[in-house]
Amino acid sequence: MTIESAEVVVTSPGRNFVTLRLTTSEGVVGLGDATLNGRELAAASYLRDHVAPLLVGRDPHAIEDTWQYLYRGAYWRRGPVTMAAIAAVDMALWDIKGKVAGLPVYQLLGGRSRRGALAYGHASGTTVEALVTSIHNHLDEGFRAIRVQSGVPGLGKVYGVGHDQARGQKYDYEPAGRTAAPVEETWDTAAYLRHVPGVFEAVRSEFGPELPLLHDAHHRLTPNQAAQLGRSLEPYDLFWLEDCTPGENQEALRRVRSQTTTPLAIGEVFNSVHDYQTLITEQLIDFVRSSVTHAGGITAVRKLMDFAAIYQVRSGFHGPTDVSPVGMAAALHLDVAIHNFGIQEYMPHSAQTLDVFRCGYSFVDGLLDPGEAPGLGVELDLEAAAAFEYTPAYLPVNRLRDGTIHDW
Ligand code: EZ4
Ligand code: CO
Repeated sequence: MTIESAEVVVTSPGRNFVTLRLTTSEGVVGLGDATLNGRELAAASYLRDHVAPLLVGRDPHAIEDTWQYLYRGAYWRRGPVTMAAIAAVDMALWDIKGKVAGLPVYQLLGGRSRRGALAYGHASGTTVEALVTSIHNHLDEGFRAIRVQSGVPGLGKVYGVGHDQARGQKYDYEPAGRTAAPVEETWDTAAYLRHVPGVFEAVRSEFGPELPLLHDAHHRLTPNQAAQLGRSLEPYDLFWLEDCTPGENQEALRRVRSQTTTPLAIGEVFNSVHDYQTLITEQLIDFVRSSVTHAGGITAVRKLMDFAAIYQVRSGFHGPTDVSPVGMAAALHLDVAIHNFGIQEYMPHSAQTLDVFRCGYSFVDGLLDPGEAPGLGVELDLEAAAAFEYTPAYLPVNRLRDGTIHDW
């Protein structure tokens, strides 16, 4: 059996997705996700122009060899575009291997370690009252763990708060707005640090001590500010504080870690095990936030999690709507197979997206499950995909009150 064709499908059912579709000489189709939010066509070109020609004629079963061939063969290592492209190839090959074996991918990864993957949903509100309603709605939908984001008095739109909730829209399915240039938001760290502890105080008094609560600081704090936030949130027993400092500087978390026992998660913008080396060996974090899509695929993330396991660091894979259903399925197969699973982020895709990607995974009683279909369990409806043309989109940028660009 050889790989006969490698097509790149760019579709935009409400938001953009980049999918690699491999077909073997025996007609087996494998899918991989290479969606890089706001920079989608770079990953599509990397695959179409530089990778697809190399795949045709190769043995689809040689997953490790193909991974190393693309990673070492590029010479220019790592980076989000390269690693998303390699991830797509890797997922598609695992999908094919599962279909040929007649087994879901999690079985090929060692089989099931748990009944399902505990998922957390994104509750938010511009006010505490709206936030409490949003948490109640998520609990009604079956979520058993909740990420809490709220508006900050004096600031307008801030990261993670669905701005159309009042009109019944739960999520911004595409925080990357379809505008000619990024939308600009205003940020004030001092106002944020003053406001957040009170939000958690209100949430704990409404929902009690047991509900797992998470929070995302989206890379906006200095190590000292992050230490201050971690300490001020200790009474509310967070499941984790995510991305408190910028991702580039692993050493920043030494300061945070030494000052607070609030559990720490980082890594959605990382793309390789090397980005975690200090964080894991020095036990500076509790959770790995990579997505399978942005960190080199199932093969690479499996190795990352085995390395993390030695240091009692667990998974909390990134699962926003900008990871396609194919990328989400890949995460779920790892979630149920690895021993050091922690939690899975889950932002349900829009109905339009689910018409294009037919998913075998399910969400029942707070748990996600990849399903029993051979391979990854997701199908791409090419006809439905063709109806949605790529539309340029940009993630917002953030400025301090004086106009200085800050981390979004
Ligand atoms: O902002 O995926 O934890 N989740 C996140 C996401 C990211 C988006 C960026 O494309 O921080 O919502
Ligand atoms: Co995040």
